Amino acid sequence: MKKAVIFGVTGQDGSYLADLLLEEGYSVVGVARRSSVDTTERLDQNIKNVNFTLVEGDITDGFCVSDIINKYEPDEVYNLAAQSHVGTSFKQPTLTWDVTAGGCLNILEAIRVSPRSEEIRFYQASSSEMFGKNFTSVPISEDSVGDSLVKTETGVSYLKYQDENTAFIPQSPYAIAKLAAHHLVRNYRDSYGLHASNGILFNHESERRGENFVTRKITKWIGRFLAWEKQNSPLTPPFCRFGTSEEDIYMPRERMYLDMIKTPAFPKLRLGNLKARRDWGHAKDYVRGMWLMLQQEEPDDYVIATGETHSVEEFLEHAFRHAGLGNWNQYVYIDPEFFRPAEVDYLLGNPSKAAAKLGWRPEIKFEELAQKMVEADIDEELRRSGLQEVSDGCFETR
Ligand code: NDP
Ligand code: GDR
Repeated sequence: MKKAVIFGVTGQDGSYLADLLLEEGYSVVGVARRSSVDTTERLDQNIKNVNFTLVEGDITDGFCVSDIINKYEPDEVYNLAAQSHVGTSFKQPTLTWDVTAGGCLNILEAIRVSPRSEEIRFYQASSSEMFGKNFTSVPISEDSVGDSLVKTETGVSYLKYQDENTAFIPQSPYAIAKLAAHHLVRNYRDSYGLHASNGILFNHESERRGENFVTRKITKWIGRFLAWEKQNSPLTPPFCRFGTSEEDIYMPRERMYLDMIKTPAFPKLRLGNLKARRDWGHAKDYVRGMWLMLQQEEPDDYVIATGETHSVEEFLEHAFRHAGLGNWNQYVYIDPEFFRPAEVDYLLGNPSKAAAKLGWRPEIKFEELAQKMVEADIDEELRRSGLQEVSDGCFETR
C-alpha cells in the first residue's frame, strides 16, 4: 500500500486530496498544526478511515517536519500548507514568508537528508499569483476584442495567457514567498536529483473554500442572507436603497415596514476590486492534477487551469442570479478595506502541457462551480438556522 504525507491537510485542497488518495488505496498521514479550536471539519468523512492518520505538526519547525518524514516513511509528500491569503500577506509578511517559503525549504531539506530521499516524490503547491501582472501574448486571427484579447493600433489581435514559460513578476509578499519555494523545488531537483514537482495552480474554489476568499465570501453571504430573510420577513417586502451612509452598508426594508415592525437590517456584502479577472476551477479537479504529477517518471512543473477567465463581477452576477436574487448591485457595498496595495488584474492559464503529458482536464467550469457553491451555502445556512426546505420554495422552521 502506498503511503502519502499531506502537509496542510485541514485546508480546502488537503481535504480533497485526502479523499482522492484514500479512494486510490493509499495510506494517508495528514499533518495539522496545533490549534485552540478543532480545524478538522473538512476531514469529517476521513477521520474514522483506518487508512487515515492525523498527526500534529507545523512546517515552520524543521525538526518536526524531519521527524514526520522519517517516522512515516512516505512514498509521496504533498506540501499544501501555507499562509494562503494574498491580502493577509500584506499585513503579515514575515509570517507569510516563514510558513510559505521557509516551510517548503524545511520539507525539501528533510527529504534531502532522509535515507529514503530517492524513493520519495514531492509536490509543491505553487501558484498563478507568481505571474503577477505578467502574461504571454500571441497573435491570433480573431477579429473581435474579447476579454482575453488585446487589439493593437495596427489591428492585430493578441491572446493573453500564462503558461510554464511566462516570466514571474510577483505582486505580493505571498506570491514572492511562493516564488522562492518554487525555485527551491527546481533547485533541489537539479542539485540533488529529488523527484520534486511544482504545480502552478490557478484559482480553484469549492464548497469547502475558505470563507475569506472572494467566491466563498459571496456564496456564504448569499446563504446567510436568504436564511435571515426567511426568518425575518414572512411578508418579504422588497429591498431598497436610501443613499445615506448607514444604509449604504446595511439593507433596510422599506422604511414604513421597518418602522412598523422594527425588522433588523442585514449587513451588505462588502467587497473590494470587482474588476480583477481570475481563471477559476474546482478544487476536486485540481487535486487530481497534483496526484498525476507525482505518478510521472520524471518530475516537472505544470500549469493547472481551466483556460477561461472571468471577473469578480461576473462571479457575483452568476451567484446572485442562481440564488434568485437578481441584480447584485443593491446588495453590495464597495469597501476600500478590501482593496490590496498591489493587485493581480488578469489571470488566464494555458493548461496544454498538463493536458498533453498528464492527460488532465477540468470537469467543472465557471458556471457550474458558482452554482455548486451557491447551492451548498444556501442549504448549509438554512440547516444551521433551523430552517429546512420541505418542498420546492416552501420553508418551515423546525
Ligand atoms: P487553505 O488556506 O485552505 O489551507 C492551507 C493549509 O495550510 C491549512 O491546512 C492550514 O492549517 C495549513 N497551514 C498553515 N500554516 C501552517 C503551518 N505553519 N504548519 C502547518 N500547516 C499550516 O489553502 P488551499 O487548500 O486553498 O490551498 C492549498 C495550497 O495551495 C496552499 O499552499 C495555497 O497557497 C496553494 N494554492 C491555492 C490555490 C487556490 O486557489 N486554492 C491556487 C494556487 C495555490 P489550518 O487549518 O490550521 O489553518
Ligand atoms: P486570490 O484569491 O487573491 O486570487 O488568491 P481571492 O479570492 O482572495 O481574490 C480574488 C480577487 O478578488 C478580489 N476581491 C476580493 N478578494 C477577497 N479575498 N475579498 C474581497 O472582499 C474581495 N473583493 C474583491 C481580490 O482583490 C482578487 O483580485 C487565491 C488564493 O487561494 C491563493 O492562495 C492562490 O495562490 C491564488 O488564489 C491562485
